[in-house]
Amino acid sequence: MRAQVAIIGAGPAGLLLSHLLHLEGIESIIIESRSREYCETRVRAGLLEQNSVDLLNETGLGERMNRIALPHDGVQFTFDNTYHRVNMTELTGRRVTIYAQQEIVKDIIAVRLKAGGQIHFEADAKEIGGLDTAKPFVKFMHEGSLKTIECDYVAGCDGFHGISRDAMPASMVKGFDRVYPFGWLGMLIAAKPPSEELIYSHHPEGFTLFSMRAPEITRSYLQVAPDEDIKNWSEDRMWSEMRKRLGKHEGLELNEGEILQASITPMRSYVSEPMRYEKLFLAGDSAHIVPPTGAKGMNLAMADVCVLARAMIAFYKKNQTHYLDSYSETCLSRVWRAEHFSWWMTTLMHTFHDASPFDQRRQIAELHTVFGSRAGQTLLAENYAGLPIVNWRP
Ligand code: RFL
Ligand code: PHB
Repeated sequence: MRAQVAIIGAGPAGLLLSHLLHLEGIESIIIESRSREYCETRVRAGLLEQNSVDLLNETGLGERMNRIALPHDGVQFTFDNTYHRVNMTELTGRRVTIYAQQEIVKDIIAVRLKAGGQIHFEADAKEIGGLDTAKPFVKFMHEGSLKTIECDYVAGCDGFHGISRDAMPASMVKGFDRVYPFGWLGMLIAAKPPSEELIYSHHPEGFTLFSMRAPEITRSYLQVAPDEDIKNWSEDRMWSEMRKRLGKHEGLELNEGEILQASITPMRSYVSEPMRYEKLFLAGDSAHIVPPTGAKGMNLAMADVCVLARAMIAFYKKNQTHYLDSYSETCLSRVWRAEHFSWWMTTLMHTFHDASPFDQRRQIAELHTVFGSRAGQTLLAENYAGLPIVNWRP
């Protein structure tokens, strides 16, 4: 097999890259270790920044999103028995949109396949090589045999547990890491959420978030111990924790319903520098992850891919290499700002059970400082609604 670009991973990063390249006549082959059904039903992110929504619309991917997504002008917070609403649209002129990651994945897979794009599912990348030669390759297992794609470039869009990051020589890569002393128990619930907007609640016993997937489907998260076993969480315990941590606030009502799905995710921040080695480019979670409190992971993956598509299009269409050369630096400056915001939202909203009494009071004061001030709310809203992304057309 031969392609201009071999893409490993059919998550939001790999799929969107393949679509943007195709719009400019550059052909790629995607290999994905999981089945199509698995990719299209995996419950993960839900919140899109304004720029991500604009990008999907501008590139012909917005049809279903515009029918079923839920745009939000504001976001709500509770802590210290107080309630605050940040009016994002008024403060920044932008909004966020709830549209599930697996719906975006479904939309792009459909559009790529309709255009004759090649996506090989259940094709597990095993080896990436030739990166410092004119003939890079990816070897993968598919239907019981080892196959090879020869290409000009490899896009490592295979998530945090993929093989791409490790294909870079260890001596040239530095990883920056932070592990948090908690995880999230995520639940999908057949009930109307407590509010039409997201609610982030700080509580002495732990953080909780109420999001949604549809007007009658709640997506909520509870802060739990990082090594918590889901078996310790009966439905009764989930409800009583959600009720306690949300607290009593006028207009916010916890509606019970069937818990359709529940699972625990640990929380971590990680950045790999650089994001490029010779002909290999990392994009999305393969290069960096954030704790989900700032809702940045998928949006960052899409922003990386705009930078990468621009670089590849400038190379193939204009014979320019400067965007390829500046890829890592361009991505990392935005990545680190999102890392900071995600760390800040996480430390601001969660309960650190080993915090000293001084730090506990300091955290409550910080919450009042941020939400009691228009400047504080604006800082939060600007980052939450999302930083600018580059134009993917050079
Ligand atoms: P993905 O989605 O992990 O896709 C990588 C793909 O690569 C495949 N793969 C391989 N394929 C072939 N060969 C191999 N050897 C392979 N190894 C792996 C995998 O099967 C997979 O299909 O990475 P990508 O595309 O970079 O996208 C990143 C996002 O998925 C991630 O950042 C978000 O889900 C993070 N996230 C959120 N992001 C947001 O922007 N907004 C949110 O509201 C938000 N909420 C969340 C989240 C992540 C969460 N969890 C579960 C970690 C909420 C949660 C709970
Ligand atoms: C979600 O809807 O899954 C979601 C929303 C906001 C976050 C994290 C997750 O900060």
